[in-house]
Amino acid sequence: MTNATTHVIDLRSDTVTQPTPEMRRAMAEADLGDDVYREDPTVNRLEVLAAGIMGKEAALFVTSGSMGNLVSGLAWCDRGTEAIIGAGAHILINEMGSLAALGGVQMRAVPTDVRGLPDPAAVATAIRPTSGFFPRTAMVELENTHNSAGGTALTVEQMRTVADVAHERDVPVHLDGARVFDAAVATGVPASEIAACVDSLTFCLSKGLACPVGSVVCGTEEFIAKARRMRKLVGGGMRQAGVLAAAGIWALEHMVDRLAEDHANARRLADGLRGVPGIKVRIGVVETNMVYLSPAAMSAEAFIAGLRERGVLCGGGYGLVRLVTHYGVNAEDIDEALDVIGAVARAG
Ligand code: TLP
Repeated sequence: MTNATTHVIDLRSDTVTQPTPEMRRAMAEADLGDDVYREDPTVNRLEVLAAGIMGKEAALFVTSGSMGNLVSGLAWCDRGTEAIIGAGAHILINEMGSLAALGGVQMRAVPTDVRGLPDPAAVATAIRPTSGFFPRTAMVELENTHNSAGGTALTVEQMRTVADVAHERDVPVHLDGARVFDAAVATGVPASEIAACVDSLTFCLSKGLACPVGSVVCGTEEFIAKARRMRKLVGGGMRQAGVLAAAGIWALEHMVDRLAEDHANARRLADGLRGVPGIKVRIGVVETNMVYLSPAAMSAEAFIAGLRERGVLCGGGYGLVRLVTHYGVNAEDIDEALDVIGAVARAG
């Protein structure tokens, strides 16, 4: 940052969102109890609400998306089994290999299309026949929206092409739906329709929905009972967690529809970037709240550092730059960011 008074536009992630004033009020006023005893009325209310929205029997409040995916994986997969996951999935790249490290589960990557949908034929081939040699295939995983593919929103039909292959062979499907509401808004279906394709899902409250902490796992009563045990196993049992769950309830009731604004701002950003020389918008089709780009004349690291100096924060890795829109940035901020990006690109 050039100085402390610079207006910072933070496009690193939608995880940087701050709770709204109403959300803070709901948190302060929440009725509380000990959730490990299942006595926190606000957590119980969030879990009933989330299960209802997703059309599932039950739900479980967890600390993070990573924990949601981990306890789901632990609930489906015994040690020595195998999980089939699209190459590029968050669970494979960005979650510390937790399912392998803590669950003894072999994570097997299969190719995907450019939008992050695993190839159904590759999934069919990867599902192991019963044998005295092979690990049992215990889970297939999908991700929607797909982060590393560009925040792409897979349609219900596309998800079904993979889920059907798994279900034909009695393999359950877990969805990493960290941003499933973005997918729902972008594809114009209720989140429950997306959830209906899969046996379990995790969704995050702490991303575009602007909660400070929290994710929710949804599935059958039986699955959630198992996931609850796994949550305790990994130290994720929480006590007066209603303080956090209250934010989640408020977010589910007020923050979902406005995700369309984030998508419009991402499109505004991508459209503006197309006119900037020296910038290649890597993902031409910006479907939700993410824009990936690569600078032509300098490294992504130098580009990110140049933006940071001028008060625009963005994420990066693997030679790419990622910009994410969210509740904390508006169209004016996007235009300001475009000016800064243009200046940094020209300077390079
Ligand atoms: N993603 C974060 C980083 O880890 C990359 C981000 O800024 O996008 N699934 C998906 C698809 C995610 O994008 C993330 C977070 C998670 C799971 C994990 O959620 P948390 O951070 O709550 O553990």
